Amino acid sequence: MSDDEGGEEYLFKIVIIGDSAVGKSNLLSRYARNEFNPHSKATIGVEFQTQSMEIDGKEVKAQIWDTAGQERFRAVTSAYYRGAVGALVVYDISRRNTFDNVGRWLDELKTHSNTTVAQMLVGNKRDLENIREVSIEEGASLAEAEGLFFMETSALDSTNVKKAFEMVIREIYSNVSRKVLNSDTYKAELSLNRVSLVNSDGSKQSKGYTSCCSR
Ligand SMILES: Nc1nc2c(ncn2[C@@H]2O[C@H](COP(=O)(O)OP(=O)(O)O)[C@@H](O)[C@H]2O)c(=O)[nH]1
Ligand SMILES: [Mg+2]
Repeated sequence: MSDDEGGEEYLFKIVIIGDSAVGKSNLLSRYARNEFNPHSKATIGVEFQTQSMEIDGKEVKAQIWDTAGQERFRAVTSAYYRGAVGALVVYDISRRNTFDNVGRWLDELKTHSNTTVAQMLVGNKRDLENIREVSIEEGASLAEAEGLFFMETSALDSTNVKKAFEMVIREIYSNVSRKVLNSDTYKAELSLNRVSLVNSDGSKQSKGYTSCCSR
């Protein structure tokens, strides 16, 4: 490895989906800026926030996309999903209808993605125990049936927020490293996005981003 290669960098696109007012924007602001907004209106203008973590001594950046409120009109565009390699599918444990709609969101995600997407089902507002309408067991069993990770979170009191995002990021990393090593088609796909590839002997082809985020 030459001296100027400080290590590979990875950039992963993650989308947050789910019904309106389940807490998507607050999950992101809690994770990215440790902020919570009790009066948040529909997100305006913000496309994504980037957050870094280290895995295996490598800097891994997650570009996390938040809807701008289009979900209220069932109008989340395919551009929103394009290139996503991770997704948090969020419902509100105090509103059963948001849980009932999870299947729709999963279908939409499937329709718009052409690669493996690391997915986590997130039951948010876990602090609202006294008005809970969806049990932990129901969440867990839906996740199991659909093959998703599962976590209950609270953007309000921070419970499991970092954990949820980081688990998805780690899963993406593991998906990508396995594929980069094993699959030629995925290699080709990634190289179109100017990726740093790992050869089958473990050496690197080029330095750059593992970009999963072209728009
Ligand atoms: N009690 C509680 N309220 C929350 C939580 N997360 C978000 N909220 C509130 O739920 C409302 C909708 O949140 P928002 O993040 O805008 O939802 P989005 O439409 O899915 O982006 C706001 O009033 C938030 O303050 C949470 O974990 N607990
Ligand atoms: Mg929002």
